[in-house]
Amino acid sequence: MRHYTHAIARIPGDDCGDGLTAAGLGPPDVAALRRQHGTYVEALRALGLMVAVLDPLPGFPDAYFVEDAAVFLPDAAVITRPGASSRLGEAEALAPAAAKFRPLEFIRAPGVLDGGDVMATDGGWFIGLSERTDMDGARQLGALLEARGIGWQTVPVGRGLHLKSSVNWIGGNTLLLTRTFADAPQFAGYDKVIVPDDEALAANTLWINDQLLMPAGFPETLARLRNAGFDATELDMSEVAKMDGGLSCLSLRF
Ligand code: CIR
Repeated sequence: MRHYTHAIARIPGDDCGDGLTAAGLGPPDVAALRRQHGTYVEALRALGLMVAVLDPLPGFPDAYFVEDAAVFLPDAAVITRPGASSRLGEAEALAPAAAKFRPLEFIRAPGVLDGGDVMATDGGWFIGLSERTDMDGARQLGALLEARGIGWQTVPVGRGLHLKSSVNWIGGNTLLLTRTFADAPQFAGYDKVIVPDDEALAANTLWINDQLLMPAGFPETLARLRNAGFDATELDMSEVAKMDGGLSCLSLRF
């Protein structure tokens, strides 16, 4: 049974509005984005996690999306090679913080892999093949998983930035996912809660020790979750969403 005790997050820098985005939602209000980030960190703490909050990383405007720079395994932290060249240096910068908790492994060139493409469930792990994660990166992580007896599969991410932009494990045998992924053969054995097309951002809902954190403003998704027996705490992610980020991206949980 998965249980998290710790998290790592990083404060968004003054340059966070210069990060990569395809959202088309306009520039973020930097002060509001930082407030949303602070509320998020407090929500993790309220759920009992010890959160290490790192300083901003000047020159890396996307560095507060720490999820992409590492993947935590039960007994190791894998420092990734992010698929966007502007983000490559984030991984090395995260290594000292990760090393405080786990021995390090590394995704090596030329493979690329973003943590946002890695979804752990109690029944196995899924690695999205996306603009940011290639087969080489996936195989390298897969080998580390296999060495630990953890099964894994790849999932093509045709649409959306990362796998977890569209599919997230919400506990037990259940996935919360967009319609595009509902019939993916990889997810055939799972129960599913489908996010309505006009609430796609709500798919990035975060499971923490049987509690769910979801982005605010998606009432139909919340209703469907409740119908399926789940409850969720809503957090305002409006400014983070402008930078193509969501709840999972803002922390590493382990
Ligand atoms: C990027 O495009 O890389 C960032 N602006 C957003 C990263 C979001 N990360 C995630 O979903 N794991």
